[in-house]
Amino acid sequence: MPDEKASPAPSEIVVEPAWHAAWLPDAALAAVGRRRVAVVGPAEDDVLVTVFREAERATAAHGGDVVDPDGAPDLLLDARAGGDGFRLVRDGGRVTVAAATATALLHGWFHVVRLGEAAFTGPDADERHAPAFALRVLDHWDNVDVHPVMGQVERGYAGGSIFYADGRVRDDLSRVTAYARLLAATGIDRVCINNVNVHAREARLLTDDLPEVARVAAALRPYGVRTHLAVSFAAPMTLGGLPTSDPLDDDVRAWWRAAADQVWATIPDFGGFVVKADSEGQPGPFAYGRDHADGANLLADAVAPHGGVVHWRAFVYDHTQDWRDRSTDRARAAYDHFAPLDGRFADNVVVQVKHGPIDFQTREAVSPVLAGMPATRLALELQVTQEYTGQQRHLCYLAPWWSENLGFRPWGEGGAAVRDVVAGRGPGASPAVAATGGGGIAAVSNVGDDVFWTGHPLAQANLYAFGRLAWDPTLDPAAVLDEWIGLTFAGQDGAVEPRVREVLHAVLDASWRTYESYTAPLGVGFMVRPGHHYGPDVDGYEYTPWGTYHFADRDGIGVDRTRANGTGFTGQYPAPWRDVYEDLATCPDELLLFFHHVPYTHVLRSGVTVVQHVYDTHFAGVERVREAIAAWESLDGRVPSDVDARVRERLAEQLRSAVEWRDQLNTYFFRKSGIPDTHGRTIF
Ligand code: GCW
Repeated sequence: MPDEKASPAPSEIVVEPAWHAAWLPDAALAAVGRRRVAVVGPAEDDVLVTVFREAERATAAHGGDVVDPDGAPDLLLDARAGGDGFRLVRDGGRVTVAAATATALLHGWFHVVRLGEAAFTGPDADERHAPAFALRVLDHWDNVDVHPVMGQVERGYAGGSIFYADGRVRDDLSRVTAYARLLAATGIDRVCINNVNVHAREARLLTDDLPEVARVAAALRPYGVRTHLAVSFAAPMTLGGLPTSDPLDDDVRAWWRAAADQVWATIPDFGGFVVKADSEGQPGPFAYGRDHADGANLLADAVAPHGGVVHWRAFVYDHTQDWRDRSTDRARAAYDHFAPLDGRFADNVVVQVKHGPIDFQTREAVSPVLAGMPATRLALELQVTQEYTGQQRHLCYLAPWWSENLGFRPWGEGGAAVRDVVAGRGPGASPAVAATGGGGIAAVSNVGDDVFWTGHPLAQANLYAFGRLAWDPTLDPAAVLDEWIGLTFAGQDGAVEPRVREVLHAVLDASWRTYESYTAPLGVGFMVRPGHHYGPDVDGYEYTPWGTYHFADRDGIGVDRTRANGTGFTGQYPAPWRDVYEDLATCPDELLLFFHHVPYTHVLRSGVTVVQHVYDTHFAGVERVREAIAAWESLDGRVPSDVDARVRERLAEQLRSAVEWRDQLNTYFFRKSGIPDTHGRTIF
């Protein structure tokens, strides 16, 4: 066992798993696997045992060895150092990774795996690596039961849940451990295992089924991943039989405290609760005339003695609007509800804010809430699952989009970026926010029990990239993709064929912009089929209660969110953006229809009219998809046949769907405006 004197333990029998190896095929371990590796640290630590087993697995596959620390190892992994993250020292080709905790050491191990040969052959170095965000969470919208409308995984496009089957936690959780391994290789260390829409069955995970949750936690723990639960604000009534869930009621407070005590008694390293309250029908504090700070602090108080965190979502809006009412603007809702509460949230509350003010669209402005609550720990919430971005049937590498959001500077050039705000370093950050390192980052996972984990095998890149950006939000998305390709498509010698690398970049690097080009234009959003949100339906939401309108008429389209004539949403931003967005002349093209209602003949900053832009981008988008197909087909046997077959099937559907988007959108704009395409292409 790994100890001050490490010595190899007998290998376990390795059964070929029934799922794809994703970015950790044994081939990706070639460089480390050829070396002599030593592990030292506290033998009783589960995660240290994992590091040891990882070293053993890699060396068994590639001819290296696990040796004693004094046996001249090429790679020494040492969990006895101090500080955050891990330290990597390379000295004449000998590498030492040192960390204070076994989990940080495990992250260091995977860092070396990622570097491959370069880890050993690079110049001498002494580097410190620490995550930018203390909290890096993946949220699963998994139900225990199969929901009649939403299925088992709400907005899941990769099969059923990896956690639950047959109405309970799976007996065999080996896949959950394999998932934790993939996450650890990216640096993710927290997972919320159930849907934020907490139905009756799932609510019981908090109480009756806690031993089952403990089994999931035990399956995640060896890879240093901590478990969180989404809980229902009404739990004191539905589970506890109390007459109220009023956050200021003493019995309610006592109920939550007792519930939390029980959770931590069962799972000592439990992470905390995630709450969707007063949102899309979920219960919340509004029923008692209380606000979201009252609600969040109730739970914060219950988990505080255990060092727990409450992720309280800011996704609060009126989903029973009347389309005739032009004064209500869904984009305003989160800021209107939450910004006035700044400073009232307890130190262990993280307000979790969707990146855009509406709802995970392909393009929307960055949420002004992120710039409006300096005295609150804020987390940025992203969606890895591709609800509005092609549902893992379309290629859509989202890291460039996330990177734009993380790098957005709400106070303009030279000011702090969103990634600074959620790290507790925004302007005016309160001492508590700065001291806790902010609220970090969270995202909705795209994983299910599909053999490829993510339905589309290439959608794995999104999960990988989220983890890497959560560790270092300044990474270049193309470089992250390159890492993912290098690991996932490694040949036996650990190297990737150049043509494979080239084609994967060709089909993925710009795939988000391609997707944008044939779907809803210029930031207007939605235009998807109601309910399942796949495929085009320009007026699908136009007269519904959901508050997602585009207001197209015969003359023009877009939502007037200006202070001058519209909903005033632009006023929620600090300068300079409040003015940049307000003014038609300075508003960026890609967000034009998010902020303004303009005639179809309005000339964009790019020089073409709005309607011509729609035609041009929609024709071009379909061509990009055809090019992606041709590029992929040129690989011809260079990728494993199961991956190849699945990707081809998805590409065929992407093309079919892109053509449908193009034709419906072009025809809609043509019929509304009566303006023909200047290039005379076919519009139906
Ligand atoms: O995007 C919407 C989804 C809902 C989801 C909700 C949310 C879990 O359509 O399915 O509910 O967002 O984020 O809470």
